[in-house]
Amino acid sequence: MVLQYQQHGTPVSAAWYRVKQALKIHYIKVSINLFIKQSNIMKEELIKKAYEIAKERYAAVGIDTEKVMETMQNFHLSLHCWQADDVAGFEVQAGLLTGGIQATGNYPGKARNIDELRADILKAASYIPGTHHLNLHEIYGDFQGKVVDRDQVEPEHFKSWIEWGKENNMKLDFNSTSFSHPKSGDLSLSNPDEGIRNFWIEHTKRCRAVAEEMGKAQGDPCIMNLWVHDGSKDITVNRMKYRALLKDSLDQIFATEYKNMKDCIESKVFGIGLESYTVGSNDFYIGYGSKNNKMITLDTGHFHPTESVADKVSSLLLFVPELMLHVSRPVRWDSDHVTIMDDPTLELFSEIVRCNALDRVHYGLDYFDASINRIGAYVIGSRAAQKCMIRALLEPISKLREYEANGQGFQRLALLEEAKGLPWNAVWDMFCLKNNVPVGEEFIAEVEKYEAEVTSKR
Ligand code: RNT
Ligand code: ZN
Repeated sequence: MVLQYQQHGTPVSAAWYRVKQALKIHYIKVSINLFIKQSNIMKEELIKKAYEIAKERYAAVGIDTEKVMETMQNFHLSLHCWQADDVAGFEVQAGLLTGGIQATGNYPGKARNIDELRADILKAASYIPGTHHLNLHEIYGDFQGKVVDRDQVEPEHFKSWIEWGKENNMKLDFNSTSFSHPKSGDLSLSNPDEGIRNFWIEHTKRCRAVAEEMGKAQGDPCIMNLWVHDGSKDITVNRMKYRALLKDSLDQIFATEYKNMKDCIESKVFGIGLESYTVGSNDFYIGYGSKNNKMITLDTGHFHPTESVADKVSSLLLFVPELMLHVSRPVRWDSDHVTIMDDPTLELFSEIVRCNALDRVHYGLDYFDASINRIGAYVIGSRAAQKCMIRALLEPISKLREYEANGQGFQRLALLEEAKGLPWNAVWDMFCLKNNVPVGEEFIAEVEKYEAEVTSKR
């Protein structure tokens, strides 16, 4: 049977009909693209206009927005690899997450292997303006399907990461991993059992060697964080004993000097199941760090709820060489919620700028929310940290300091208040536009697309 195609009631050949249909579809596609292009141009125009107005407004209070954007371009975050897979890692022998930390939620689509994790990180990074580092934990090594115990880790297990970092213009930072292991228990580097303590000393020494290789390969020091969960659920009558052991372990670990890596040490108030005592407390590490010239890591979730982390910056920087941040959002406790542009984070970044210490601080993120889209979580937290920084850089600090020097308290407070309403967002949008990443909430649809096409199929 010959099929009859009709056009305006007149029979036409099948071939001609198909050509016409194809042309129609092509025409519609071209028109849609043109429309999108035109509205993009309009949007760009608006962003530029808003920026020009903001630029003038800021110039009036002594701020050069062009310079601020330049500084932002050199402001690198260290993206924590562990948001992509709820701190699971790639050990063949991997057990459950332990060490007093928890990723709550079971949102579908977490990265299940090294390729998925790499793809997710790159996807997230494509929505974050600027260039950034990647912060790896030891359990994220490329173990090639082999059981490699923690005291056996070698730089070769991170060879593919080093290459990947180079290819993708992402420098690497590193962390030893004392949790999620049969020997983790409640005490690792402070364990009175010499066998267990030596195991963790060996692990941490080897991690420093890995970090050294990373730093050498990337021509920029790799920052290695040391956090151990050691503590006690209930009252201990041996506070001094465990701390003395931890001190001795650190002395042994740091005995080797390296040129291409830098050590930082992270304290904490308490962990889940370790509520009564933390061996590596804030006082412990500040003492150790200032005596031994080690960087201090400030995790914004690791202090008492009303304690200001921002206020620590100026004190610490007078006694330790540099700081590492773990920017997080504690909700009632060290819950590791996604970073947002909240008052504590704004204050922290302001303090760094006010201390003129931008290049003495390393900006790591540390949260793990398993209840929402994980790529989205990276993008929200990273952009929030960047917004805090751009706002800090846009503060009319000279004028404020002038008022303070003159004892003009009313004027200082008035300008501080007015500065909150200055059009920082127009500068931020311009920064995103310049970096060719989505402006404003545009990234929501992009993350949704990746979810529909990739992560929801896992
Ligand atoms: C735990 C510490 C630590 C970890 C990561 C995974 O409370 O913040 O930094 O979050 O090492
Ligand atoms: Zn941390």
